[in-house]
Amino acid sequence: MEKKKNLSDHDPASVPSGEGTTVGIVVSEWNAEITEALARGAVDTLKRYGVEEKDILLKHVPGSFELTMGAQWMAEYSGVEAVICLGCVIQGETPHFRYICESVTHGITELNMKYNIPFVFGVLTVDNMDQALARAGGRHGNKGEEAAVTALKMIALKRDLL
Ligand code: DLZ
Repeated sequence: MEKKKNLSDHDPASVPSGEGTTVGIVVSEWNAEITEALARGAVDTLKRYGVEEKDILLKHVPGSFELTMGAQWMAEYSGVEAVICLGCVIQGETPHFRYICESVTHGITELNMKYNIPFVFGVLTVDNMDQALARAGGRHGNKGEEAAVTALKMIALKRDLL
């Protein structure tokens, strides 16, 4: 298996088909310039691999702190087979950065344990806007695309094991 640093450079042949799959995407409104680019990357990637537009459920939450709740509601109230969580937390001069990052990381981890579907961590935790732009379609790829590939791989793994 090839060594990976950046799933945006993935081999398309290694990505399972998304035909007949339903996927949820929860997007934080904070740093919308970045999170909307991540969302576009995720949606385009899901469609490229066969997920139909009608089977992509995309909803917004106010900030990354709310991603956990939004993702849980998606799992509870919709029939999606995976939930992609997209946000961008930028280091500021307040302790908010650490608290929000810890909260959303633990929250999404717990959702993975609690529900029988994958919740994909697509939250950028960066020092500044340049680092965010580099990961939202810049030189480090688009982490929304990578989150979509991860969701398809996890859905396929579960189907394979069932
Ligand atoms: C409050 C806050 C701050 C300071 N920074 C960010 C950020 O960089 N990225 C982000 O997604 N959200 C931020 N928020 C908002 C919190 O996530 C949350 O929406 C509010 O604290 C309300 O619960």
